[in-house]
Amino acid sequence: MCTLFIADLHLSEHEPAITAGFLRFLKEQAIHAKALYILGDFFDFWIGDDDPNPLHQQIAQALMTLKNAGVPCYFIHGNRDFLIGSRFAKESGITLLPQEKVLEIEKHRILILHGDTLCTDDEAYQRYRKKVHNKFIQRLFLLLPLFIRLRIADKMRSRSQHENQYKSDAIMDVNPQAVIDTFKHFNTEWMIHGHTHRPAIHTVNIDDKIHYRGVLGAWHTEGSMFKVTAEKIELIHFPF
Ligand code: LP5
Ligand code: MN
Repeated sequence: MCTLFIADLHLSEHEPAITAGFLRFLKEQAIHAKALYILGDFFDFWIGDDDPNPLHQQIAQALMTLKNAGVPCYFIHGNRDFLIGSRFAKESGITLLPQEKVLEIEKHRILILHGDTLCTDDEAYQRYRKKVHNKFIQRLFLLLPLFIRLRIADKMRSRSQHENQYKSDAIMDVNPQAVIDTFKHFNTEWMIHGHTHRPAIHTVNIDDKIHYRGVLGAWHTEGSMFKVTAEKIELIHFPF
């Protein structure tokens, strides 16, 4: 039996191939798993559980079908979908997790997280993150009519895309010290995250002990997942 991890699908009605790829992944792979973990940026953006977008209902139903087949799904928010709340969780049967969670799977101790909190060199992003994670600001935002929330999200998306052109690759990657501090804080041998869209398994030497940082790929043209079994932890890419 395996446990599967995915992130950064950026599901949207404008990318039907990714949705189809995800639905196929559920039917052909996740269905055989012990559990599925989604590590954020599952949707391209999320402006509230009351958004009547039919894609959201379709995905909720598919996740509920998975749950009813005996495969629980756990979710960590990303920087695009941090507003996913209890209503969507109920409709889809997913369990919302805190931003960092340590799992004990077979003999492995694995920290899971979205990955944006490790990008500490991106100071503009970290300042922005602090604001949009403020519960009071979130509550105010959710009180706005949907069309205004959509307009604000559009503005944020285009400003983010514009600013990212001028940020170096290094700034938008994880900070090595933040990775070491996080490993030490959670005392795990492994971490798995997404966000940077740079799929790899990195080794990190801390006090003469090897640690592993697994990075999931974004689902642009193929699927990306980590598969954890008693024997091994693998990064796997597969066609939609
Ligand atoms: O996601 P990605 O990879 O493109 O970029 C991220 C960081 N950008 C973001 C912004 C999101 O993409 C925007 C999504 C909005 C959806 C939710 C709306 C809900 C709003 C709720 C309010 C309570 O996360 C980007 C990082 C990059 O990852 C790599 O790590 O660099 O960070 C930025 O671009 C941040 C900018 O530097 C500054 C923020 C710009 C937004 C300013 C707000 C303007 C508001 C206008 C209101 C009228
Ligand atoms: Mn992200």
